[in-house]
Amino acid sequence: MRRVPRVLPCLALAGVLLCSAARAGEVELVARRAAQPPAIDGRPGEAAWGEAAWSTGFMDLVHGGAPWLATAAALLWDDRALYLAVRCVEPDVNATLANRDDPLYRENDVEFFLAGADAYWEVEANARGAVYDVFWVWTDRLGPGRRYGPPDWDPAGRRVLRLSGIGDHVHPRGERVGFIDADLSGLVAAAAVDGTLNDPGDRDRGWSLELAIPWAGLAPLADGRALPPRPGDAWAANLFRFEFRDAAGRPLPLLRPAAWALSPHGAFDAHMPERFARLRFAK
Ligand SMILES: [Ca+2]
Ligand SMILES: [Ca+2]
Ligand SMILES: [Ca+2]
Repeated sequence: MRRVPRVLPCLALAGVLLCSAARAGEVELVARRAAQPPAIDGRPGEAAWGEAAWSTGFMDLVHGGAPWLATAAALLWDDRALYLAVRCVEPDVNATLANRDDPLYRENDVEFFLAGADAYWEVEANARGAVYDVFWVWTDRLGPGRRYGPPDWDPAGRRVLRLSGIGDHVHPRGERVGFIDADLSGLVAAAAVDGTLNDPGDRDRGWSLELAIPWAGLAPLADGRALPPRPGDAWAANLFRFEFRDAAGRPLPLLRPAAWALSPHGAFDAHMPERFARLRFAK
């Protein structure tokens, strides 16, 4: 992934770095086409990853400031799937949740969001390679006769969440319904720990993640766009890392961990597709 050189306007004031949040599409991520699909084993060491455009430009989700732990991410694609790799420097690798759709957002995790006009996928993963994936539909496009309706998207009898915002941020578009029991068809995830998992008595180097998301599972977001995409196509996407320890290793609140994003939102809320980066598919 590559950041466009247009830098966010930043202002150093009283030792605090203040940045205005990115406007939609201001941050560009580039997914290059993979000649060979990577093996999804949590270790992004394949030649394809070596040729990917890695991004290290994570910023505080709210104010754009610099994280205290390094994160690098890259995207690849081929005719079958979209691939994501993330490397996290982490002195104390933690992950206890292990089952599909466990609430991974309560622990250190990486989150990938990919949006269409009226819905988006949220995919979270942790250092055990567990996945939480939710398909979110804006309520103004949900229901009989609308873009997303029964039988595929009927909240009745489904495991759903309803969300109007996170924390003190209320989204102007209003409510979304999140289908937790929707699973991205064919998604494969794996993580690898460089150190010891859930053992704070040592100092770890970090963990890494690989995901493969087959295009078929993204059809509900395509809105007429080609799947697989054509070179030059662009989608709205963002990547986040949530960290529940501060720079000194002290616990951070469950509702306010550190949050780092490739495209900052100006609010403590990852669910703002209008602030996502522009994910461009390259040859
Ligand atoms: Ca691999
Ligand atoms: Ca799910
Ligand atoms: Ca450890």
